[in-house]
Amino acid sequence: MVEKKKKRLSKVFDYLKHEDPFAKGVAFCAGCPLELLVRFIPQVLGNDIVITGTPSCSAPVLMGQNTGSWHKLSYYGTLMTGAAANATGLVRYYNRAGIDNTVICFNGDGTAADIGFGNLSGAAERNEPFIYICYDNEGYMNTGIQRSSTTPFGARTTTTQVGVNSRGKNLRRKNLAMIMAMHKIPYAATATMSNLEDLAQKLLKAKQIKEKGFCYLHVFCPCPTGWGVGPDMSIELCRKAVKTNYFPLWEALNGNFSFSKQVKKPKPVKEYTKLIKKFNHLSDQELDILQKDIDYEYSIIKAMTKLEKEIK
Ligand SMILES: Cc1ncc(C[n+]2csc(CCOP(=O)(O)OP(=O)(O)O)c2C)c(N)n1
Ligand code: SF4
Ligand SMILES: [Mg+2]
Repeated sequence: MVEKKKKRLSKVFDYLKHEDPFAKGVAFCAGCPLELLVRFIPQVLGNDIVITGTPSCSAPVLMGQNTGSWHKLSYYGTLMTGAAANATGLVRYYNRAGIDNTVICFNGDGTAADIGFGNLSGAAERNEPFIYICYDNEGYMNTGIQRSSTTPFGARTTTTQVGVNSRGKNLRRKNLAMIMAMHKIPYAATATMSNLEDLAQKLLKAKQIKEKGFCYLHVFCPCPTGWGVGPDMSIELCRKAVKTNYFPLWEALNGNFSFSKQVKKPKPVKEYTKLIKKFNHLSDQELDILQKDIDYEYSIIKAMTKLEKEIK
């Protein structure tokens, strides 16, 4: 068992070919998987990446604090309303200047799905050659855990409270990854930190494919502080999200959909929700609504993977 685990880990380490450009300690909450994500990306892709992003939980670490920097990469901070437009300008400048690098527009779900969605969609339609990564912690975490359009049905946030008049969010989540794939971009994919080899492969694919145009990665990224779980739970939640089909891993390469990992016998979603405080008020009936939404989203992806075979 231990040997098997070691072997699995060594495969992940094979992808870490570059220096970790971050300081040994950074300013995320304890156990926040964002730290693993931001350290992982440059170690896989190389340090010749330029990151641009918006106010969020990632910004203090990526932008630096006071006069200090937490890393050695180039980073441009931008407004939530114009992240993808900003990245477009950067890429065009680097192309004009003959500088060969990879621009990554790195944002939370609040920017990607809501406040900066218009220009994200515009950049995808124009097929701008950069990588857009949305890390999805299902809410506006940095400003106090408000709900976003990717917050799932039933979840407790500070703007969808649980009390006499409210039972958490009463709307279903937006499937942003699918919406982006429907822009017919060269590459769209989902990923998470329990499946690091898969994440590394998708990052490398995006780096290669972005020469042809827009690449979108949607990374499921639990927030221990905002969701009410211990700092040791993040990766377990990623794993459970995949095993229950709450967050299926798939990719769409030139419009051809495939599962990166198809779960043979998916567990009911309550195996995942029972671990998280933001769901602990849900009745069986409410869990059923959430389960139906998960099944609905999954059936769409499944149908898309079948379509791919028909096209071939
Ligand atoms: C146009 C605009 N509206 C609101 C804010 C305030 N604001 C700063 S960070 C933040 C939360 C962003 O949420 P998300 O993008 O999901 O990132 P997270 O904090 O979850 O990492 C908000 C609303 C802002 N900076 N700009
Ligand atoms: S609030 Fe959540 S997403 Fe933000 S740093 Fe803390 S754990 Fe991470
Ligand atoms: Mg967020």
